[in-house]
Amino acid sequence: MWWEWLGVGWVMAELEVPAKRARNDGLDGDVVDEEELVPASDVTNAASLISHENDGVAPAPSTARANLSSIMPGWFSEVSPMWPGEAHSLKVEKFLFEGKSDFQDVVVFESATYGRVLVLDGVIQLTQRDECAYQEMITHLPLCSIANPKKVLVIGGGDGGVLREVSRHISIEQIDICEIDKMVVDVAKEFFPDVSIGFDDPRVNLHIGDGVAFLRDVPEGTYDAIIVDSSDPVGPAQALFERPFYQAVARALRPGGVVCTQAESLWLHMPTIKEIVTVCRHTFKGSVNYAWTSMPTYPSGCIGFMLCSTEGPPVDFRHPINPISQQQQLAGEQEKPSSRLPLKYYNSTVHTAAFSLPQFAMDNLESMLTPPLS
Ligand code: JFQ
Repeated sequence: MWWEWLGVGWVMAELEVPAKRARNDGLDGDVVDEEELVPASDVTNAASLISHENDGVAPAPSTARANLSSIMPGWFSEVSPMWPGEAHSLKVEKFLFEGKSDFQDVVVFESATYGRVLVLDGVIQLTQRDECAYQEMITHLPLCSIANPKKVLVIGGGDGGVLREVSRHISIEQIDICEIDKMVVDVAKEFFPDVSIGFDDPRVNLHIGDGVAFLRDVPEGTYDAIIVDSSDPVGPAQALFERPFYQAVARALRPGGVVCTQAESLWLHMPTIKEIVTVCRHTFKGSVNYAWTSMPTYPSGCIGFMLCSTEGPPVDFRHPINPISQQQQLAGEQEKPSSRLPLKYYNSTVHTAAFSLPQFAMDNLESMLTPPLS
């Protein structure tokens, strides 16, 4: 079933699609056989419509096909209460995987124009065409802002894309990652080899578990940088947007260490962003900054990042001191895995530009950011 707004309230619509039982044990048995793949346009929409009470809130959809648009058959539409009244759509060529982990629905489909798409609980996490923008920015904005990062922790990021980017930095000796959902890792390895290549780096240590619990056990001051590559603050990632989590991050960073978290859209989530900035101002006594990037397949076409540093050697995020060009050159010389793939989005000019905020965002955030923008 899925939920649709029909002008009078949310209605529950049931699809008749070939049933495929999802299991909880990773990939085994969950990959839909090639012969069973159904061209999305053949999937019948709205076999029946059942009126539902008008509560104005769409519950999270429960399967991939739940997001098939009944207005445009064969299109995936990203519907969520986090961006009410709009839904970005992609034309589906084929569903490649549908599974249900202990934490979320996991779906992969081949789109007509953005390559393969990874969807968790009905929300697009990455597409082959534009993942570079998000993964490169969330990684290099923090890592190019400090000299000689050595120990890095990634929370979330089970697709491996952030690891791929972290591994370009040759100064780094240890890359820990804590991802809650093993199915995301398995699916990425199966369907997104250019992204999951990040796991191939020998410096990477994968922990499957809860990021908050992982941080609790980390000795104080362990990391130079922590990157929080989470999904939206509903479902398994909710705790990653709350004060105790930020406090645990600050504790795990060395003095002058940096954190970069995905921080939603300036166009859609200003109240949430202000809350995050407020919490960060209390927690991080170095600097607190907001940057953003264009990202065609995320809601509103952009995504933001919180960049903060702990008390200690000052960090000027807006002026990178550890340029990636230098890293690439050295990585190339040393034949590290990262040298295989060139950067597609990030460069030093884009880095500095990412901290320029449109006027409405300045009006909302400027007084809370440190150092001040102007
Ligand atoms: C992919 N490595 C992480 N991050 C995905 N609404 C989020 C996906 C959902 C978006 C916000 C970013």
